[in-house]
Amino acid sequence: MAKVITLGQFIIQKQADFPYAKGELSRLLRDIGIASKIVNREINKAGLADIIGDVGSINVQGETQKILDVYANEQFISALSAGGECALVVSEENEEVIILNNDVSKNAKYVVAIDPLDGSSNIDVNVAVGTTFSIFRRISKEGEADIKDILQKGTEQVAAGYIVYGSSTMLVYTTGCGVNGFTLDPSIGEFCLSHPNIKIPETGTIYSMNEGNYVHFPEGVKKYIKYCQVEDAATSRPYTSRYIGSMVADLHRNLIKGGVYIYPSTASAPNGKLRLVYECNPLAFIIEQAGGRASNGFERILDIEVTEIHQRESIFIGSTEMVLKAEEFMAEYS
Ligand code: AHM
Ligand code: MG
Repeated sequence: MAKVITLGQFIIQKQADFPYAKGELSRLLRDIGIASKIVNREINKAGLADIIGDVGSINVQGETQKILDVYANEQFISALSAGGECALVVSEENEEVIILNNDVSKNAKYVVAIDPLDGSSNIDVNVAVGTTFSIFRRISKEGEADIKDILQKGTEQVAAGYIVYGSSTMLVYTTGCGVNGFTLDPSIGEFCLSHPNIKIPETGTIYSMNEGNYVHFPEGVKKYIKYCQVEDAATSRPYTSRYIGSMVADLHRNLIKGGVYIYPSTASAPNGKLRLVYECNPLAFIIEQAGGRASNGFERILDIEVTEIHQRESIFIGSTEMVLKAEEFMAEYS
């Protein structure tokens, strides 16, 4: 029988590769893993218990908060606070940064940005949702952390990952040495290594975007969509269109099968919809570590200056050849 490696064991093994590491990052990843299992348990009850639907409040993005958005946010923040390895959290659900200033957290080395429940509008209809997280070493040396600690470019991330709550639940993360995926085995309550050293195919046949917004897309994206739809045996076109509407799930599929995901600017959202700090950056880090590419159509996502915690950015992400092709159309027509 094949040996099972749990997320906890894997993290400890990896830490041994860095003899001077003190285990703080390992513990932080463990805390995120624990919170995600609690969130997963609640998501699995959606429909049974009284946990689907809206809270009745609007978050900082002007979006209606779901009961599970609020629940997931509380779980991740309390796990990070109790774990003591994180000094500050930025969350999609909170307008301001959350400074963790209890005795153990205030001198912690790391700061974390999360989208606790991405794609939550899909919850009510039993479609996959996700969590994204991005971890930085703080810049300030001691005492309470502040906003500058999290306003760092994506290139400075020390770790990032996502959890996809799909037909099975998976946690995928990188610390900058490749990408590994773990599937939650519900019978033992552990994430187990199922996808070691994930590499995204150089190219693919899937394009993912909300084509309902076609009329509002930049000319380069419109032309790229038409390119995807033209018949050409040499490049296996026409490509297949797949759009779940949960970025993590769309991205996870494209990571495994090859493909491109695009959320461009539109007339009403000149910088696109997705948030740089806790959606684009962690996913860009993962995809680059898997051998793919992520840009805003012109510039590498990880190089973009971060000035606001809820800053939005357009994103073109996935298999390198497909992203490069879309960028060619952007350069020519947009
Ligand atoms: P959310 O963070 O409020 O859930 O919004 C992000 C989600 C992404 O997961 C998804 O890809 C996108 O919004 C879908 O947006 P649209 O409905 O405009 O296509
Ligand atoms: Mg989101």
